[in-house]
Amino acid sequence: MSALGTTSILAVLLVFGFVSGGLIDLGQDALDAAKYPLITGFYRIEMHVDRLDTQGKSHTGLSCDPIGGCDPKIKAFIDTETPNRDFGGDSVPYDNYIVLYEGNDSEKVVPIGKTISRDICGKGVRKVAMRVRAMDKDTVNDDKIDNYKCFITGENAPAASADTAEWSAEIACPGEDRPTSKVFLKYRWYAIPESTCRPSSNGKGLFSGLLSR
Ligand SMILES: *[C@@H]1O[C@H](CO)[C@@H](O)[C@H](O)[C@H]1NC(C)=O
Ligand SMILES: [Ca+2]
Repeated sequence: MSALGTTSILAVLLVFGFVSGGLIDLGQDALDAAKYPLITGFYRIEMHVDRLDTQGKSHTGLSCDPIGGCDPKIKAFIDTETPNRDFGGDSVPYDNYIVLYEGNDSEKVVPIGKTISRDICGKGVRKVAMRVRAMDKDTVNDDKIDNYKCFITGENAPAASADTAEWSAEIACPGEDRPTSKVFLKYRWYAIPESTCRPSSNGKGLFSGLLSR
């Protein structure tokens, strides 16, 4: 095949992958389908975010600010629909995350202590992504501290009810850019009556993936 032919096929693959959320992501979805059982029914997931160790640095490894600690804004989302996709519009638009913490001149380990929840209402899931995003607020441009993503899978089946649901062990979930920065969280999930299930979506717009970073 000519070099031009190869290049155009690559270009088509790249465009296809970009629009559909990524060929790599689709490959991971297929691997998950072989590995993790499908959980179907009505469930509530609770995610408790205890603290974030920023080490006082942004994702570049440099201090958040020349003087004082980071000014973190920390938010989270339980992604039941696109666990393998990249952060941003490909998965969950950042505006849809729930803000857990906002502060100025923080310690390196930021205390959070918040729990959020999300329901699965009759859709099958194999894997759920607990997503956390931390930004350092600045006067001009906010800087990313990091994105953190850890998974719940059907290997660890949900409890039969809230009464019997136990919390997972604490998970030290590493930053994508700087794995030594970690958010400490735990989760539990359990069956709920269909009548109390609150359906929701990631809120991903039709074209939001096109603008993701
Ligand atoms: C952080 O500082 C900014 C700018 O001085 C201020 O507007 C904001 O209210 C402060 N936030 C908190 C949580 O103290
Ligand atoms: Ca700052």
